[in-house]
Amino acid sequence: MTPSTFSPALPGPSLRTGGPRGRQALESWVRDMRVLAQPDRIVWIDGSEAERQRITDEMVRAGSLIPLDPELRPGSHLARSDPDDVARVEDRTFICAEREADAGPTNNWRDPAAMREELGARFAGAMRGRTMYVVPFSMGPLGGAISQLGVQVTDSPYVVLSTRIMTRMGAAALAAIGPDTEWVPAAHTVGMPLVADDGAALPDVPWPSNAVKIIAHFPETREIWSYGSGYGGNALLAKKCFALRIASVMAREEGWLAEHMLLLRLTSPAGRTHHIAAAFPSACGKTNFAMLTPSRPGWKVETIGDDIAWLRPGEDGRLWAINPEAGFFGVAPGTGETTNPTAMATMRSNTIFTNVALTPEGDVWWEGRTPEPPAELTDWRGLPWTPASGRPAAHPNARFTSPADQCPTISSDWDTLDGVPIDAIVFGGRRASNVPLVSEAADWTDGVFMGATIASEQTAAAEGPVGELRFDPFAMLPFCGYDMADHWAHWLEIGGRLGRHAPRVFRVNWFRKDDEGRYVWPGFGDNIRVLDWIVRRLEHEVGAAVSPIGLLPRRHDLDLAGLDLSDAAVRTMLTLDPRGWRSEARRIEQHFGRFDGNLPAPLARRLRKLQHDLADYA
Ligand code: OXD
Ligand code: MN
Repeated sequence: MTPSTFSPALPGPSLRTGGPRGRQALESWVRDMRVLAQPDRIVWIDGSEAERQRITDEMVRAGSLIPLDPELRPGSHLARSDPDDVARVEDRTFICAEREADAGPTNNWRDPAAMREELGARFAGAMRGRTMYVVPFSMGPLGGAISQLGVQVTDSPYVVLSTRIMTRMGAAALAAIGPDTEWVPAAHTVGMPLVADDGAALPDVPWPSNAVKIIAHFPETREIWSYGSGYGGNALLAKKCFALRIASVMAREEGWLAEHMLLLRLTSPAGRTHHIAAAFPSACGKTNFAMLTPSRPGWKVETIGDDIAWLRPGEDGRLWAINPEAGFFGVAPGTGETTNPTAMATMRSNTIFTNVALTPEGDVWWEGRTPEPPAELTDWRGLPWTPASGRPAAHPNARFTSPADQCPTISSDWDTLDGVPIDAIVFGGRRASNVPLVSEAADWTDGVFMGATIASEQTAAAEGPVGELRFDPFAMLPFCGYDMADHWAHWLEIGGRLGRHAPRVFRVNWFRKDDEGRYVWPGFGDNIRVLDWIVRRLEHEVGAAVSPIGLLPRRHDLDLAGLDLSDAAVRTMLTLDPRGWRSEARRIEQHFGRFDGNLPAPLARRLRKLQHDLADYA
């Protein structure tokens, strides 16, 4: 049998778009999955507290969750993954569009029929000896204007408990699937059955997974299939697989946007309120930005989302955004009382920690949590650790999974049905050189150009060479479910629809370094100084210098009071280095060259203008 009830009967390429609809289709899919994966039992997840307790107890008994001290970290647990299953596997992530061109040059494409065959073989018997959980969930508040429903089947109780935090999961989501309601099917197995083909029992381990991993998306039929990993975006299929890769395809067809963006509400000392959506590549401080504690008096930041935004033109002509998630799956290392006290308070209780270190008192620790490490720890692999061990105590991609409503700065509007109207869009990356602290796009097309040309030094959030600079357009490189150049065209079209109501667009870089390799900008709470300039731009209260790469603040435009910044540092952050930018423009030309004839003409024109303006810029 093939691993889908929906597609094998498809008559040919591209004849069908849209996922399954209704309860009957759900029941027959679950039946088919049972026949294929052969679990011992099926549990329909209702999302109740009693269910959470039962699954947690089972995992603790199995050694898959370690309870933390009930006083220090109430209701919280530690999971340790297999050392080979610690991050998203981008090279094993596939977009199986009917036509290869529809996946575009930045995605791994696989022929859908061939992939179905491979998945069919891999999933066959993969859940033997295990429980198959059926997990209905809603992305966005139930009944919201662009909320979507999904159902994940999984043999990982860790995924069930994490999905309970990250989405609106359970009976209410199931009840929302009416006779004709579309829902996204997401099939997941860790790929480690407990019964061999010959019937012999196989041993279980605390973190089951498989050396072979496949994360496959079928955009036409809106299906997700994930095999072999239990970690993060590979396994919590509601997140990157659904809310970004599949949702970006839906959004393109239906005229909205699914983006890798945080959302926040900012109130200025004058009491004016603005909403900001900001795209940064993975592990570039989106959670810190979404929970920013302003270093300047009078400002208030309220958190709406830290990772994903769904945006749509509203009836008033403006762009409205929701956070489709219900929790935070944040990077732990680097998070501490000084850098992000709000995140620390959010994860005070009811949190699943993964791959962090354990203290002798039963609390958690990671690099950056406190200035000095404790004298003794158990590291993320379960081995004794001291500061002399010479290796990190927590994995660099260790995570906390906490409910959004535990965040002290959560906005009262974070889960409203319509979301919030966006005033400004911010693009950022981790750039040691070239990209200034902040600049504003001259217009929407220039803003799309900024988004399309984000480059960033790679982090531990994905497997691959950490530190290497790569283009990560719209911070969506690993997450766009269709051709990236079509994504840019879609943005240009949405801008055309928004017209004068379109948000203004900015680019920021907190990560600029000086010649000695030291960060120039203090970042964190001081990023409010950049937001201050952005807000005063929105309010037409401050000027800017025109440059080939956008509108730049002059030194006196920024509130730098009380910062210990040398003149050279300020110059580095605020001025354009023409030589550096001429080579940046050459890199952009190569980057755009990957998209052949599909590059939208306005972006090609924008690049030519950049090259022209830089040619005689002294
Ligand atoms: C994430 C990521 O987990 O981007 O948010 O990797
Ligand atoms: Mn992310």
